[in-house]
Amino acid sequence: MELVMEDCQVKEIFDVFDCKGDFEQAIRLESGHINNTYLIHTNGEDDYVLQKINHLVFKDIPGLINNKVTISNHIRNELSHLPTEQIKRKVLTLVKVKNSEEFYYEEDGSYWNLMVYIKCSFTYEVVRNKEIAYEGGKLMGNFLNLTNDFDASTLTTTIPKFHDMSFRFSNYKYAIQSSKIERLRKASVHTDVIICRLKEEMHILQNLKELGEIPLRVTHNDPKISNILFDELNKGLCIIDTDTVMSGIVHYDFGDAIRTICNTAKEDETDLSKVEFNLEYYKAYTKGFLSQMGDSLTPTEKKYLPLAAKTMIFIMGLRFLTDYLMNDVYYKTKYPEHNLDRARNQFKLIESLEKQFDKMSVQ
Ligand code: GN1
Ligand code: MG
Repeated sequence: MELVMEDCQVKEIFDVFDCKGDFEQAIRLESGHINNTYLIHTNGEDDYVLQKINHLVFKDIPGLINNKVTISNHIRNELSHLPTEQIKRKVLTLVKVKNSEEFYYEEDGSYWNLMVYIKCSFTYEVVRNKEIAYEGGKLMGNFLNLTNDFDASTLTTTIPKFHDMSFRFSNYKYAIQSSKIERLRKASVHTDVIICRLKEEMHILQNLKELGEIPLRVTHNDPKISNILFDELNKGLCIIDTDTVMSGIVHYDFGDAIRTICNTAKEDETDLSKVEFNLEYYKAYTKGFLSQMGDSLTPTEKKYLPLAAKTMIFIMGLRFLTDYLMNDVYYKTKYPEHNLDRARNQFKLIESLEKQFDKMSVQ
């Protein structure tokens, strides 16, 4: 791996935070598409996760950190009946900068935050059995349940209109108009068929939200499988990456977790024959989710859960395609057609889901 300037600064940045133990080694983690993340090994009891937050994507980072801290504190409080050692593994602990706040601001405009690494935790890119899908659903439901009584309107909107379908469509429309011909040509199979065909259906949830028929809650907004930590026994531990915790509807989280949990392949798998929507995992995930959330969902929320799965896969496909048309300005990419491949993958997943949609209703 190429060593960039920032990797060399990591020790210096780590040292400004108020933690126990001395820096030993930093390992750059490659999984996120937006921020830069490092696992910091120390000679002390804890290791840490250091994150440089992308300030081009997140415009109010102090607000974002405040969301993270407040939500973690709220969950910690809700779990206060458990032993401290267990709480430490079930909720993120942010570390303060010495005599200051939970973020470090550098003169060049970048922001860093540090969290305690949750020991003996594991993540997946692809789910390989229905027990993991069940645990993922249970943990997602549990997160929403634990934050159910938190007033979502007090959270900072870290990315305005994040899951707003009309906004995503208008960005896409702009991208089509400004795209290079070559990219437009390569994307056209999706622009013509899938996007036009699904446009109306993909606005249903947003319309219901705007009509006030679906309540607003605290939502995570990015609960993809790699943001879900499991323990040694594959039990769900903690949902990480709370950068996009904001006010939203249950469908954002129910659907976005399914997007990756029920995909039989990775988000950027290019062999589309490997990309299928796994109905068995969907059922297991839903069972886990409802075991935590069942009683607090309204009939309308429940009724539209299957559509949430389709909508969240679609919105991500639309965003990847838009970024491809815009010349990859938003997501990190490893090669020129990476975003196009991600979009193709999501649209293939929708095709597979559609064939099974009649079996997805939620009782
Ligand atoms: C981004 O950065 P990361 O990998 O946690 C994106 C999510 C997408 C996801 C797709 C702030 O998340 O919305 O679902 O990629 N986050 C932002 O993998 O745009
Ligand atoms: Mg994220």
